[in-house]
Amino acid sequence: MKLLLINPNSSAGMTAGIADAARAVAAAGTEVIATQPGFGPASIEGHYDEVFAAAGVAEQVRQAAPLAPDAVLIACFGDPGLDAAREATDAPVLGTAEAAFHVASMLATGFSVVTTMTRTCVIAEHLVLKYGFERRCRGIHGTDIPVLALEEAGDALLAQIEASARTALAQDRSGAIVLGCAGMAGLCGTLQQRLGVPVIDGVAAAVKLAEALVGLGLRTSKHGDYATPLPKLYRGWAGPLGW
Ligand code: 2AL
Repeated sequence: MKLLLINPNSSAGMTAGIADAARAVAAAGTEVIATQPGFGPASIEGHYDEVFAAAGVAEQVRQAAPLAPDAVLIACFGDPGLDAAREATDAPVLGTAEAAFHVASMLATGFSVVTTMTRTCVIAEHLVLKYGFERRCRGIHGTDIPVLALEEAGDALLAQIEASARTALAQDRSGAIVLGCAGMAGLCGTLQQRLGVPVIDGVAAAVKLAEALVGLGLRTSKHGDYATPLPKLYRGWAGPLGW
């Protein structure tokens, strides 16, 4: 199967790191095609960034249509543009946070999220409510690590994330940790080993869930609000993105 992995931020270096993590868990028959928008923020750390990132996801789904991907993965913890992408294709579209919340909920009665900048915690909080996981998510913890600092994550950053996860497990009475940034994907194995609890990277979770959905022959519903967008004029720089 062909899996289109969209890093919604415009940093190609980060795309490469996330793609490596995705390929590490992908089945032998899964081809991961990784891309990022041609415009927008280098990292997504707030609501303003997210607006442009969501448009970038829509742009990438449109551009990749000739490749006919079997599934699409939005590799950012804010899941920017997830609903829009589901309108734009009938392939299954997986969000990083959504996939992580589902998987964590099957491994523990309660989980905690450890994320990047504290200001992004509210974005994760909104997703917890939107997806209906407020009875399973017991806490969201910011580390104030900038997203792009994760590209060179050394021992000090790893120790900081580990310390935040230990605090979360104790304070929240959680049984699992969800990593709140796609850029943390490469740290998942080490953190799980050190913490001794399930640590869920939403990118890896989304890859395996995408393979499952494709294997089951399931597609995104076109009945109702995920129907193809209505054709209309888009003005200005968004002109080519109009349906
Ligand atoms: C993210 C992420 O996964 N990618 C990005 O640019 N920002 N998430 C986050 N919580 O900062």
